[in-house]
Amino acid sequence: MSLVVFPFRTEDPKVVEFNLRVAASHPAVGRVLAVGAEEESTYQAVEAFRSELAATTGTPVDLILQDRIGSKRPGKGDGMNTGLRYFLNETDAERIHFYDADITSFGPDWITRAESAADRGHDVVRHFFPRSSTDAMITWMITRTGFALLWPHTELPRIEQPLGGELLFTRPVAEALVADARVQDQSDWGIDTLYTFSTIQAGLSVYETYVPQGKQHAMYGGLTDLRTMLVECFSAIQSLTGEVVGVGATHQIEATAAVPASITEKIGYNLEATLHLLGEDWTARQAELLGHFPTGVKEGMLANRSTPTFLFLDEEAWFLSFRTLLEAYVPGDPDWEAVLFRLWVARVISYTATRALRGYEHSQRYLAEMVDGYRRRAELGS
Ligand code: GDX
Ligand code: MN
Repeated sequence: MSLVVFPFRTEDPKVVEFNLRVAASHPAVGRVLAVGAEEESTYQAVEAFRSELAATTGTPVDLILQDRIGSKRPGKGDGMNTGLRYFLNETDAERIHFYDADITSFGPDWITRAESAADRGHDVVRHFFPRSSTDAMITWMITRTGFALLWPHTELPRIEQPLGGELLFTRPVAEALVADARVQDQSDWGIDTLYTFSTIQAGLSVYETYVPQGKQHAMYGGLTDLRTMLVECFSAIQSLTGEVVGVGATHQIEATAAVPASITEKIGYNLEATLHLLGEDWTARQAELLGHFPTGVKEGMLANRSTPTFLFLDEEAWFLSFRTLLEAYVPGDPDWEAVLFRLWVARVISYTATRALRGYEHSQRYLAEMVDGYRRRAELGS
């Protein structure tokens, strides 16, 4: 039997109810758990519908508040780690699944896919999805780039969606994650990075299962909404610098299928709302911190104080900038956060203008080749 966990903050209660019902109705699922961030309106709504849901599906549906476990911002990491502990301490289920509560394309097949990969003996199952060409910009530009630079010889840079929140772990994997102090400390958006890193470092068998209909979920406006996530995901990678990862993990990726037009034609963010971020809120110290970067990057970024410029932040400039960030970035320093954020915005707009504009196929190929090029270069130590 499996436990399905939904971490949630404020979401549409109708969507949450639908997803909890899908899980509770699945034959492989023995218990469902919703982990709330705080006692707000969504939490009250789940409290109100959960007994009826349990009665009609015959599956217990529990609701708890997340514990304070880590030392970073109390966020999704505390929520997921609370779910792991509940799984080990309060249930005798063999497997735990995590799904985001805000998915509007969720269905029983998501659970079935993960269960059947676990039946075939995999320790970890990760769902991956087709993403629009301007989506997943933290995944590509931060996490996959960071994994390629730091651990080029391992499976880490080859994980399709290292930040994905849709996962299955067997019980021994959950035990290892709860015993891993680095993972338990990562209470913020860095949790996905830590789960990915820790399971590959532990040499487990990881299977990525493809969900062809994609993950439809609550959308952001401009790239500002992603700022906290960006900062926390970068800091998580940087904190792992120096860790040694062997090549013991096995990793299989399910074949993909034709991508629906709803994804190939989707625009991931509002370009106009994002462009002006390049020129806003500069401080003298931020300009000074750019002194750490190669001259072209420094000059290009400084020019944004008067007019938006971003084409200089190409693949090569991003490689060099990322190396600088790994060495010099100071976590928690607001000026460094602003520098990181603005560099990433410029990189994303540069990619959008030169690659995403050429279409879905081209941009997907480009991004995969970019990461692979970084990986090969890091492997050669150049
Ligand atoms: N318990 C708890 N506590 N749940 C939270 C918290 C928190 O502090 N913050 C967010 N959540 C829930 C949220 O309600 C949703 O169910 C899930 O966590 C994901 O949050 P959402 O705001 O929908 O994140 P987003 O931007 O959709 O990102 C998700 O997908 C990314 C990706 O796949 O690229 C999220 O799972 C990221 O971790 C992941 O990187
Ligand atoms: Mn979401």
